[in-house]
This record gives sequence, structure tokens and C-alpha cells, in this order.
Amino acid sequence: MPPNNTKRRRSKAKGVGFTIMVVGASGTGRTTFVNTLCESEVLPHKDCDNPENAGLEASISIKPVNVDIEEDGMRINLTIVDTPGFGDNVNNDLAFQEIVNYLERQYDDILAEQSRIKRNPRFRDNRVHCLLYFIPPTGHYLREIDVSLMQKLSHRVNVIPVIGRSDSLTSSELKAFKKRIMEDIVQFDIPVYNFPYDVEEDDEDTVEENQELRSLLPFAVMGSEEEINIDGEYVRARVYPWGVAIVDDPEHSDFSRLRGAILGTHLQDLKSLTEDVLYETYRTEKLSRNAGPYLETRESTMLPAEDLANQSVRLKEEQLRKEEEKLREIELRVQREIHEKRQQLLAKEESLRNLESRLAAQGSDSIIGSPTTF
Ligand SMILES: Nc1nc2c(ncn2[C@@H]2O[C@H](COP(=O)(O)OP(=O)(O)OP(=O)(O)O)[C@@H](O)[C@H]2O)c(=O)[nH]1
Ligand SMILES: [Mg+2]
Repeated sequence: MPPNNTKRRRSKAKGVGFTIMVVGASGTGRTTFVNTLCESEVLPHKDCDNPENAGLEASISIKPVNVDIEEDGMRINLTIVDTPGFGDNVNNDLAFQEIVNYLERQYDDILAEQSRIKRNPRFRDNRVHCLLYFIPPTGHYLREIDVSLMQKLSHRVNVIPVIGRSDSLTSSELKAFKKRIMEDIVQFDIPVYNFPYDVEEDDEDTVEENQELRSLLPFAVMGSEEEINIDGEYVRARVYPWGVAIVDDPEHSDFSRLRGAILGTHLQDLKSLTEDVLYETYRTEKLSRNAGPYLETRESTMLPAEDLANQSVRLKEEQLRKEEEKLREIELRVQREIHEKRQQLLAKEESLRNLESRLAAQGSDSIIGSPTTF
């Protein structure tokens, strides 16, 4: 076995794996955000100009994309999972189910891998560590669709709500919108990832950092695939007739703070929550759902425990019914025999009586007809 420090060096060189999923309504800026985060065109844009592609996206299965990035000297093997954008009026159930299925499939894969006797050295753990939920910049409230989807997803993945294309709102609109969204999240009890901390356990800096990040929820994010030169430095920004919105400027958006959190300070926390809490919960649910004496090995050929119990009760009932039938047959046969015997007895009694009366008649005849001799 290699000494520990060699192992650490190797894993540092190999990089740490991390998976982000982006979910949200169509046109909320998911693709642009991902390409901004990775500083390259990792995801293609939807080809809206080609009418042949209209309506195609909903049926396209979710495909993860891998990219290696470096954050604060740490190599990250980043996996990005883009999901089909959904609209307001169409039936989104299929798209929702596809997202949940994808998350659960990754858990199923690792569950199967962990129960294998011989591990597959090429197995890739694709569990999603963080889901960025894009809220459209309407400035109103959370829509019903956002509430229901975030609620569903939060049980399977760390959900971080973000406001997409946030530069579409003014500072005061953004502040009020964030407040309303957080009120909705509390009211509807949506368990989003809220940068947890423990005042007793954590040091002052950690508590402060988490408090600050929590106060930014939902993160106002923007993206740009364009770089402009500002004072000799190329930066990602959106240029408007009235000015420039710089992606990394904390005055303009929360992009850099979100990036620093998910790819830096909170990467490990998101990973351990996924592996130790969310996955473990799923695993327990799944195993108790399938619980039975032959679980895992003969799952498909065996009946579930409840069915087995029902079947044995049914067999016993059947046996009892057969025994009862047999007894009834014996009873009938015996009754019939008794009846026959009684009939025979009655017939014998009758013939005996006849014989007696004939004998009696013969006796009296012989007394009357005999001559008297003196
Ligand atoms: N103002 C503003 N516009 C943006 C921003 N990000 C993207 N856009 C624009 O919004 C439109 C949609 O952006 P996309 O990144 O394709 O959005 P998407 O969520 O991936 O959309 P679909 O994949 O079509 O569902 C494009 O015209 C982008 O240029 C942003 O931060 N601010
Ligand atoms: Mg897109």
C-alpha cells in the first residue's frame, strides 16, 4: 500500500469529483450560467431557430457532461447535469419525473456497486451533490411549480435556489424578491441547503461565513459568454447601452460568492451531506421497501414477505376445507348405513309379527275343529 502522503498527492493530482445539476424554467439562463462557471462552452445552447427542433428537448434524456476545472489550486473533475427546461402551461410531470428518476438512478447504481462481491474499478459515482434551482426573475412570488418541484427534489439532493438572469431586476426589486422567496420557502417548509452551522461547535469564522451565505439566499446570479476588456483586464460581463454588468462583481451579482461556496468552501459539506444523509436515507427507504428474507440475491424470483404470508394462509384454508368435505362424506355414508340397517330391522320385525299372527291363527283352528273323545 502506498504511504498516506503519496495517496494524498495522487488524489490531489487526479482531482476531486463533484456533480452539479441545473434545473429550472426554460430561458432562465442555465446554459449561460454553466458556461460562465466553467469558463468554456461546456453546454451547447438550444437551437431555437430550427423549427425541426421545436418540442424535442422534453424527450431528450438527461446527459451529464464532464469538465476539469481548477479552483483555488484544487483540481475538480466537475460533472454538469443540465435538465430539460420547463414551461408555464404545458404538462411538466414527465420532465419532473425524469429529473427525480435521474437522481435516484445514481443512488441505485452505487447501491448495486456496493453490494457487488468484486468491485468494478472503472465505476463512476455520479451522485448529484448540488442542484441549482433557477427561479425566473419575475420579481413576484415563487410559482406553484417552483414550490412543488423544490419540495420534491430537496429530499434527494442539496437544493440551492438561485434567481437566474438577476441583472434584469433593479437592486431594490431584487432585495424584495429575495425576501418574498425566502418567506415562501419557510412557509412551504422547503428543506433547501441553507449553509448549516452550529454556534456551539463551529468556530466564529465558520459561523460568520455561513450566516453571510445564508443571508444571500436565493443567490442572484447572472452569466455571460462574452469577455470584455476593462482597464486592461478581460472579464465576463453583459454590456448594456446604460452600462456594464460584471459577472464577478459582488455589487452586480452573487455569482462569485456562489461559485466560491459550491466549488470551494462548501464542496466537502455538500458531498458529505449527499453521501451520508441523502443517499443513506434513500438506501434505507429502498431496502425497507424491498425487505424480505431473500432480499437482493433472489429479489426478482421471490415473492415479497407479505405475499408469502398471504399464500401460506390461503394454503391452510384450502387444506381445512378439504378435510371438512371428507368428514361430511363419512357422516353421510354412516347415516345411510344406519338408515339401511334400520329398514332391514323393521322388515325383519314385520315378518316376525306376520309369522307370529299366522302361528296364532293355526293354533286356534286346531283347537276348534278337533273331535271330542270320551
Ligand atoms: N440579462 C441576462 N440575460 C441572460 C443571462 N443569462 C442568459 N441570458 C440570456 O437569456 C437567454 C436564455 O439563456 P440560456 O442560457 O440559453 O437559458 P437556458 O435556461 O439554458 O434556456 P433553455 O435551455 O432554452 O431552457 C439567452 O438569450 C441568454 O443570452 C443573464 O445573466 N442576464
Ligand atoms: Mg439551456
